[in-house]
Amino acid sequence: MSFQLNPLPYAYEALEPYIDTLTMQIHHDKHHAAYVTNLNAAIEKHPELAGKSLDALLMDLNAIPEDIRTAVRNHGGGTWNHDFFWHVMAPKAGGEPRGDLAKAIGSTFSSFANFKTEFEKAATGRFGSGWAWLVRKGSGLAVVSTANQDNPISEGMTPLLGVDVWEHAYYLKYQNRRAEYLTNWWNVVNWAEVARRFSAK
Ligand code: MN3
Repeated sequence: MSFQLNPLPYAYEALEPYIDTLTMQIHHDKHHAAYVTNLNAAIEKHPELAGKSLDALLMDLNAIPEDIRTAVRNHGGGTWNHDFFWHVMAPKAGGEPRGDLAKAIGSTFSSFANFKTEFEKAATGRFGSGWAWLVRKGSGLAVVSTANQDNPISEGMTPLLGVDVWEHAYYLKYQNRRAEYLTNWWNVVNWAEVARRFSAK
């Protein structure tokens, strides 16, 4: 079975006013959809890969036949990253993490405020297109950023939270103001989902 474009887990307008409706429509229906289409086109060339999970493909890119490796890296990454992104955001969300996740963030970054600063630094410091992530790395937490649609699972890390800093994620509303997008984005972070992923180990 080929990979599917999963629907958004909420309405296009659900993240207003922080993420505008038109951006969500184009981002999901055009950008995310294109990654899925292009991933499937690549996999079709190698039927032996059919049935492998996207996680399995991205965790071992060197095992992908060379003629489609870049396509799987880019479009498989784009598919994975956007499915993830829609779920680590939610309407009426934001605030601060709780429980064990809050404790882990506090002990790794000394405070939630400092974590946000580190995360925003990774996101604004990513030159060009990419992502910033909170990941599980070994037994601890780390903030990292990746270029293009690269995913930390290809480097043995487990994403817990991620933000898309491609211009298509914010340009219609924020134009070149990536930092302002990020400031507003905290209002839609779905900490319950991040905590669920954190406790899943
Ligand atoms: Mn995107």
